[in-house]
Amino acid sequence: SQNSAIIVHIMNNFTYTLEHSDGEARAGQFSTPHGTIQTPVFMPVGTQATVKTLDPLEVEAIGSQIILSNTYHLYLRPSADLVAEMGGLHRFMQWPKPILTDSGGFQVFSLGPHSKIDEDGVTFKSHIDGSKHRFTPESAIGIQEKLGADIIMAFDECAPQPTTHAYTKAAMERTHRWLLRCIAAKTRDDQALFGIVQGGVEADLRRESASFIAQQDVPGIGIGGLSVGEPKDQMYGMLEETTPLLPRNKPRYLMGVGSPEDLLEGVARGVDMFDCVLPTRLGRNGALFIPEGRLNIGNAKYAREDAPIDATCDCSTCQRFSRAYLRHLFRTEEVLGLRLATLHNLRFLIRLMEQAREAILQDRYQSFMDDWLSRFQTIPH
Ligand code: PRF
Ligand code: ZN
Repeated sequence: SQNSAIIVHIMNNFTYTLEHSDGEARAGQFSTPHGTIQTPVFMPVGTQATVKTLDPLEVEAIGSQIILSNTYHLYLRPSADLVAEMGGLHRFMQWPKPILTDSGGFQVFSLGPHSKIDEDGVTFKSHIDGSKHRFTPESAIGIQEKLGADIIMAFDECAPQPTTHAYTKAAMERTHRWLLRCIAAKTRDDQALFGIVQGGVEADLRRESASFIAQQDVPGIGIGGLSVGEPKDQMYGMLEETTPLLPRNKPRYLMGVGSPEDLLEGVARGVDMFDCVLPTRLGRNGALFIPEGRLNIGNAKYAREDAPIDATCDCSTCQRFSRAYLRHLFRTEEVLGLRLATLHNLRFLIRLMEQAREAILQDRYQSFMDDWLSRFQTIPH
């Protein structure tokens, strides 16, 4: 049947295989020089070449297949040249599996309100010391080549929301021109450059951008400009405008999206890859994912609770420690609390994507998702 037809795209060292689809939901594999990623996948974020609080051995032990890092941060500190001198990002941080780096444009705008954009690139001030810097499509590719990730992202402009249709269109068109410059600037064939769809919350622009990016000779496609403050239903609507126009034989990566419900709704609309700081950031704030929603470990009602955070979770935190102990660690501001919470939240999202993949392969994704969402309350309690 068409659902189980194996569809493959090969480019240099990268092969995407669409193994099975169930409605729009897809189970696939993406092979890179540092290993094969089974999709759908959640990618933990290691902005500063570290998934905060964890040893990479622990990141691997919870089933992480690929992590994300940031061009913007590593360019400022310790610099791309230093990382290259130390043998590249994999060796520097002792993470042997695939790495994806974001291109820097989005971080320039979210961290520096004083950035200025023109046709050639972006001038910005460092959030660390206020020093002046400039990124262009060419320099963003050059930096990512020095860092040495397996997947690198095109230099794009994510239009701030809310904005006008005219500005969203201008930013999208510039993003398209910049993609062509990124493709021309790239010199390494052991890195996969993903183009990025923009177009804000404008259906016509989303379709135009998806069609443009779909025509380019890139091995994968990012979907940017979403989850920047718009209502969830609007984001889901924009995904429905975008993914049907993308090639079936390339992975789709929804950038910066990572709540459990958004992962499931994204997979239902044809997304294969996700990243977000949410599980690690929430974990460090004592907010823990459980099948019923979010648990706030500081709450007095857990003071004497011997049960694990989540009895259905297979992570080492849930195998060994009680809610009472976790609450004690947070109240005393012990570092171990941050680590145990981070481990659990990451494992929760990684396992959610493992379960989604199984459900897709067994043609029961919609019922899996409906069942899962009916239990999960997005309102923190
Ligand atoms: N572009 C890039 N990185 C991103 C985004 C984007 O639009 C987003 C938007 N959710 C997160 N990270 N390059
Ligand atoms: Zn757990």
